[in-house]
Amino acid sequence: MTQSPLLSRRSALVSGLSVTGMAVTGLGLSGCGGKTGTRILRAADAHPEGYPTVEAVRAMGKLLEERSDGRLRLKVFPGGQLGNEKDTLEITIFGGLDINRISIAPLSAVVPEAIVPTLPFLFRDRNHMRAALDGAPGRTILKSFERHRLIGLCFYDAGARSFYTKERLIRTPDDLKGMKIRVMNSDMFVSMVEALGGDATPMAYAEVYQGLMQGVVDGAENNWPSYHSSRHFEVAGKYSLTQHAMAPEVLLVSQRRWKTYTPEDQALIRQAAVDSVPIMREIWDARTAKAEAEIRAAGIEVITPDQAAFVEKVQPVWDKYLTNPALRKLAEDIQNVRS
Ligand code: GTR
Repeated sequence: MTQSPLLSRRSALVSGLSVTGMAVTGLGLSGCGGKTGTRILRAADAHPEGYPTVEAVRAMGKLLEERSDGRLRLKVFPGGQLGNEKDTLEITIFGGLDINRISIAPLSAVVPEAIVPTLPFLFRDRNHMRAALDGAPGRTILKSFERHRLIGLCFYDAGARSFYTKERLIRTPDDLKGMKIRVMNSDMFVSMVEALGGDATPMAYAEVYQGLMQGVVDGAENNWPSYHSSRHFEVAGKYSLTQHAMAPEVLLVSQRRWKTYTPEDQALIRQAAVDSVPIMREIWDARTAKAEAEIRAAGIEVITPDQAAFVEKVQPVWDKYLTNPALRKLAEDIQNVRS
């Protein structure tokens, strides 16, 4: 995406907010219908229609609408219509969006605690990740957003990320040498790929397919559902299951917008988000199995490398990002969560 459409979209969103206090005009987006009227909460997602995160936010919207007798409604803008994750994060902070579903990875530029759950090989497996994020460490992380003009509603699953490449499978870190690997907009992900010997290239998700096609990058990394729905497997058909990170998704609300809701409505929004988590997990598990089956059926080469050498190489990355006792404790607390 070029800068100008985004900037104009952002100024439309933000100025719409400042002009009307609540409603956004000019984009066909409705807002507040008066004190007793309907409020439409606008939600952004980079994923397309039907993706588990989009479905989960829709499920949240349904709960919200039922529980508020139709007063609070949620309108989802999927497929990156409102910009890539780095941009929608900024828009959310400025108060131009009600709800934003993004990976926690780009948030780490704003919230130091957000780095912790992105650390490589932190979670032992899916159950450990879920238990840690549902428990005290998850609550600490969500709470930390409040110091940065954001409200964290809940986490969603994002599975385990692994490398996919065009030419060569990744059996050991040495195989990454000289390879340009697309990463999310996150310093931690850049450091991780560099520690493993690769050449990290931050790029917006929507640009990766083209980047792979044109050889701007040699590979990327993601979970089964994203590798599948983005069709990246068509252009980078070698999937090495390193499972190096389980950076979760987050559901954010702009604090500026949050303050415009009554405490009762805030409670309804929080509860609807929390109640959408088990729904999301069910959709996620089914979607992961389906994506894996379809990718394997398409003849994609899939290997499971030994993780030991990868784990060893990324140790300096932990030291680099756990820069104070509070962050180190958060990482330890996560490791100590039993599952
Ligand atoms: C996906 C995640 C997206 C986005 C994407 C990426 O797994 O759901 O929010 O962060 O990865 O690689 O940019």
